[in-house]
Amino acid sequence: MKKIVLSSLFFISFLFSCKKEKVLQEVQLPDPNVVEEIIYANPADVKTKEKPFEMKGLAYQYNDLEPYIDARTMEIHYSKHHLGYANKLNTAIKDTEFKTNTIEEILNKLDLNNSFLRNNAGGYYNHNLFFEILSPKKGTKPSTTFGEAINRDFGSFNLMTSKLVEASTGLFGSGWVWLIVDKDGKLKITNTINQDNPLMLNAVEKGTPILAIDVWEHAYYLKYQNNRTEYLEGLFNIINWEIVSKKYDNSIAPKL
Ligand code: MN3
Repeated sequence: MKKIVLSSLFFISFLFSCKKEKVLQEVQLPDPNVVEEIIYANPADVKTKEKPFEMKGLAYQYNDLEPYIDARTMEIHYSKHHLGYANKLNTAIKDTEFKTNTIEEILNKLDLNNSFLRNNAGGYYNHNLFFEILSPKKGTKPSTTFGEAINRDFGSFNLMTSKLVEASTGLFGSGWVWLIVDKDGKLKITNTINQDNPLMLNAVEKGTPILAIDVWEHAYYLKYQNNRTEYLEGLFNIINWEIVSKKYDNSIAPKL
């Protein structure tokens, strides 16, 4: 009798385990033909709390620069970091002599001991230029005049990009890499720490920035972790050299 009870128990538990398995088998697998649509936020919805300095918007969506910069990094960078600099810059100049100045005028004369203004004015200007020169458009090339200047001052386009990589890996900590046009019209590569830039009074190399590369880890960490060189190599695919060419032309145009 005991034997029968025991074997019935085994039989019942066997039935349960089968049932369990059946339930597991019934879990539906995602249909590979249905592509899950991801809704990204819109950069045009990002606004500063106050004026005069506003968000300039982006000429592309957050996911347009993939795979070189992922959508999440772009969204955090633009709608959190950049917006933060813009809002704090407006706070920093409120009721001061700077309130009617352009951002370039502010950067040219600000007191470097005023770190709140220094960091946020720099952050605002630097990110505007960085986001402006990026684009999903493939295969853009420098204009003839800009291309000639690159060959004259660096030897070749590839030598220039390898110098940009060198300037990024040579920078300890967070900062920026720049392509600038100096007062004699010469192209130069330089780097700056934190949110400083070549328009500030402390710049080692002063000049008009025509290309800005953000080498803070927040610009690339999610995709590239600490690999700054790989990030720059990816970035070269999405730099719009037509926009940089226009900036070069404007910087050497005679001032009226
Ligand atoms: Mn940044």
